[in-house]
Amino acid sequence: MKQALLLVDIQNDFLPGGALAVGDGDAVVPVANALMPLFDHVVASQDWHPPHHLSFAAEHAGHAPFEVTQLDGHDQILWPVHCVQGTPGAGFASALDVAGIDYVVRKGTDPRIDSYSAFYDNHHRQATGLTAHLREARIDHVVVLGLAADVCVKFTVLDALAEGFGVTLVRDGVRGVDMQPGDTAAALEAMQAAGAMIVDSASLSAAG
Ligand code: VGL
Ligand code: ZN
Repeated sequence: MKQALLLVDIQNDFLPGGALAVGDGDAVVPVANALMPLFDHVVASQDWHPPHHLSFAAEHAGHAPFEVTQLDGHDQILWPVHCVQGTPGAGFASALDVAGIDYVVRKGTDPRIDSYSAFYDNHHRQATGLTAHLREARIDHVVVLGLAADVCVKFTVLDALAEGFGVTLVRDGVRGVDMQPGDTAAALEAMQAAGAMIVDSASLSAAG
């Protein structure tokens, strides 16, 4: 079994003070930094939107962030402008040990389609290349942490399982948006029900 560590969207805009801040989101950074040295292969995803991405509420007259609208016949949550390509908000958290990252996968680059998962866009039309990369590296198990637990982490984990990878979710390495109270708890349950193992980071360090 060859494992990779997969860091989901640990970007400034998802940290306190960012455009789409996740409560306590900066708490995942030390967990990521502590785990990176334990893995031969570390992958990080970046939400990487063009400036007028249609997931932004600002592109929809009369709509505010966190409302839901229809986009190409699908429900779309409208978000504050976030993770615009090349801006500081799209950069990795400044405290993240980026020297430990071996491969970066960017998603959400199509202006019309959102992409919560690091594997596919939300309509499963376009692969990001992450599956091909992991298979090329002979990786069959991913250990996942990052932001946000109930959005991009959840869809990344579900896609990883569907692609045939084993998945371990690091419970203390994730924080959620909780647009509705309980969303994060429900996401953890959904990931576990789909086959993810849920552990604390301490147990990974102890196991070496
Ligand atoms: C995310 C909402 C919009 C995330 C990305 O990384 O969880 N959430 N774009
Ligand atoms: Zn986004």
